[in-house]
Amino acid sequence: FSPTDVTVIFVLGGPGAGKGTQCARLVRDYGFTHLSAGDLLRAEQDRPGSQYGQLIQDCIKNGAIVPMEVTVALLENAMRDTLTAARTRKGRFLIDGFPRKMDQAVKFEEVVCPAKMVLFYDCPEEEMERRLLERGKTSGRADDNAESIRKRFRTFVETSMPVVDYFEKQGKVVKVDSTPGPDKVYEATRGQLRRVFG
Ligand code: UP5
Ligand code: MG
Repeated sequence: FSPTDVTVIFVLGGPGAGKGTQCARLVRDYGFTHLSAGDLLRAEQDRPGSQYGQLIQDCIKNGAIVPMEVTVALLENAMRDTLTAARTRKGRFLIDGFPRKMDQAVKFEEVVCPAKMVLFYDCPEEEMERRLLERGKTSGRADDNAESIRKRFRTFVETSMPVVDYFEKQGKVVKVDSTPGPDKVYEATRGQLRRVFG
């Protein structure tokens, strides 16, 4: 597909900031296609015959970033599959939880396309931790436990925030406080999208 035919919004924020929750609402109201890098990695981990299963499992449990080649390829394939299935060349994508390391950001913009904007959900760690521990009671996610959460926070601060700063310098970041409940956060999100897209 051609970079001029696709619109990409990166949706970033710490672990448990509410990226997935807000993306689901944006899909419902704006017809975006939602691609969560974490979901794609978990699906690849469980795919029989995947040569990356063990690697992905280890990274996720330790809150470490999977080597970018794997994630960029999964995203590119998912975008291509979406367009093929819809028999179209044009698409609007919310890319959730990616890029979270500088090398991924540079690679994606080089081989796929630059993002139109970056939605950044900002939430204090105590609130994110409370949400993740609560979800961990039923989620079955291997990284929703106190030890993994601590490692995820560390990776976010050290490795992923520099990516947000990089896009900030390009004037692409729209920041939304995601501390309040989901309805309030969504209201703020819609306000920001109206500002950018009119
Ligand atoms: N909740 C949501 N919004 C709320 C609100 N406003 N008020 C109160 N509660 C709210 O929400 C989390 C929980 O909070 C839910 O129970 C929700 O109901 C509640 P969710 O919307 O799921 O938040 P989200 O930000 O999507 O949290 P998630 O846990 O998915 O974030 P992560 O960024 O940690 O997880 P992700 O799946 O993106 O990545 C997992 C791992 O994959 C990474 O740690 C890494 O190891 C690997 N990875 C890579 O290696 N490379 C990548 O590019 C991407 C991931
Ligand atoms: Mg998520």
